[in-house]
Amino acid sequence: MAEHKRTAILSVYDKTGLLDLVKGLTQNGVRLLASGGTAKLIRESGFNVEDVSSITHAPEMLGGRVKTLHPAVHAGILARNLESDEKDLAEQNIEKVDFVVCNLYPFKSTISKIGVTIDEAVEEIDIGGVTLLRAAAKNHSRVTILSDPNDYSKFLEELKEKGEVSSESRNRFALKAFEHTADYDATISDYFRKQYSENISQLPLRYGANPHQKPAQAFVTQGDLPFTVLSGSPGYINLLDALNSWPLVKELSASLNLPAAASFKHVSPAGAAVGLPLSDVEKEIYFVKDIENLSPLANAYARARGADRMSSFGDFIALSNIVDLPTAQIISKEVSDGVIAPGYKPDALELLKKKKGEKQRQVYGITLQQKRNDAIINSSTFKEIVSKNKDLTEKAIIDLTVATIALKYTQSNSVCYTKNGMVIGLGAGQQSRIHCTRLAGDKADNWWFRQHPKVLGFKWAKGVKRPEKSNAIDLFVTGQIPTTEPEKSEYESKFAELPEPLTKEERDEWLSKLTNVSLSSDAFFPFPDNVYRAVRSGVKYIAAASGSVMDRAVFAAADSHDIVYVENPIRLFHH
Ligand code: 93A
Repeated sequence: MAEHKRTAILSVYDKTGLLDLVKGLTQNGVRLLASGGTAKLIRESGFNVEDVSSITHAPEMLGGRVKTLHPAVHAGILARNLESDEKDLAEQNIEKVDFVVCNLYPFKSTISKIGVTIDEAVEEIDIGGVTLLRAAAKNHSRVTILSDPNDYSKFLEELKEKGEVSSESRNRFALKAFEHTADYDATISDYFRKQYSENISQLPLRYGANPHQKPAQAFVTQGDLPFTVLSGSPGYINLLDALNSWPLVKELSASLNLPAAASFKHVSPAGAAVGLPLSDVEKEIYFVKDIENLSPLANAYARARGADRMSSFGDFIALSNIVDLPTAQIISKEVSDGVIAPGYKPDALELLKKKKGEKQRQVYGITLQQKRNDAIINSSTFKEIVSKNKDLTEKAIIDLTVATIALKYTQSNSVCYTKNGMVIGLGAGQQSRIHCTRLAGDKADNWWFRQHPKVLGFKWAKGVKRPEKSNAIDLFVTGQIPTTEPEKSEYESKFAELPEPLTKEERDEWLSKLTNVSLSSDAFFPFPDNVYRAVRSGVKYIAAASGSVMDRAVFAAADSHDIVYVENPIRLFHH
């Protein structure tokens, strides 16, 4: 057999840089074989090239659907330097191929054209090119695969200098070819998912986090979407809220064996709670006095929504149980974006449908991957008590569970205060932990001041709406009663009788009655100041990870206030 002359197969849709490459290959004595259009361009430019059909002895056919799909091509690419492979080739008179240059039909740009038909898209699905890429990439221990015109010059340099292509380069080129075909296939399945599986495994979204972020969609690559849209059309942030809040309520209800609810805003809970019964005062401050037969689920949502009414305006709601009428009645009175729940009683669904006028994660194209945070939070999480006071009550365990599970689904840093099985203050997404502790503490204080007799005794003007009441109460309890016009008159117009502001003494006295609050932190406290701030909002029980150089000082601060301090073995950052 004559000595093997190195051979390249060229089949490129994008012909950028092709002629320079051909020139270099020719100068290095490489035999060139090419598919129809590629061969034509090379030949017309005055270089020697053979048609692929000269080795396949079969014409290109089916209008170009079959060009390079032939054993003469693929055995030549896939053959190893093994005696048995050499023998097979010799028997069939097939020559080894050393270099493959290929890029694919422009499926992506074709489908992005307006009005393109499925038939037109189908014709742009490359078969032979993908096979060339895959075969050459598979056999990269011997074969060089060039799939990107940007690599031609580097390749030629190496070929000229060393007379061959290094294994490092072949490895890199092979990886690129694998990425190329994977991306190509992903584009094809994405296209057909949109054509054939809308609302089954794919859900189109109006836009992403902002209206200018289009297109946007939700999809799964295996099976069907794990939820059904019963009414309306969720947005991107709604879905992020739904997918974060749903596991929160499932875990909460599984850990405590009670119905659970969460009220989400911007992918963090504004409130989360289990369905413990409500006192009369609580019914009043959560605006649910008028709802009859409050069920445990309704209690859970009343608490979740009532924790921080200002933040919960326009919330996304998650409910652990089938939605009943009283729960739907609360929701129907509030401004909310949507609900995720395992099901709906017919009367509840009917009511919610009437609500009108409401409407692998990738960042910058980089895929981040991590194992799911499947840490289980339940009573056994709170075993390691490091404080002198070891009296962790049953109620405190419920509250610490609620606080810690809420943190698991809150953007970090996060600190959560709970009482009565509900979040009463949550600080999310602050870069400094003490800022979280203060923010959450201030929210817990506001929750408590909303129960002050002066607030309960408000005489509202006629026709004041729920959000207006929430806002006026918030201004009052936070000590921000407006003093300048026109805000002052606006505020005053909400009342039939203007309430006197709380004095410093009244505030101090009322705050001193807030006791037995639980607090959880998604990571350790770096300084004792967090404990001192927590104490001012009635915190008696703390769960936090340890590991700070200041641990001892932090535990000592807790001891100085007779706090029960539990070391949480797991850190719970979430983004
Ligand atoms: O329709 S194909 O899937 N059938 C083939 O056998 C085949 N072989 C190469 N398309 C095929 N190709 C593709 O043709 C290459 O991936 C390349 O994009 C294009 C180059 O065609 P031409 O050389 O005729 O311009």
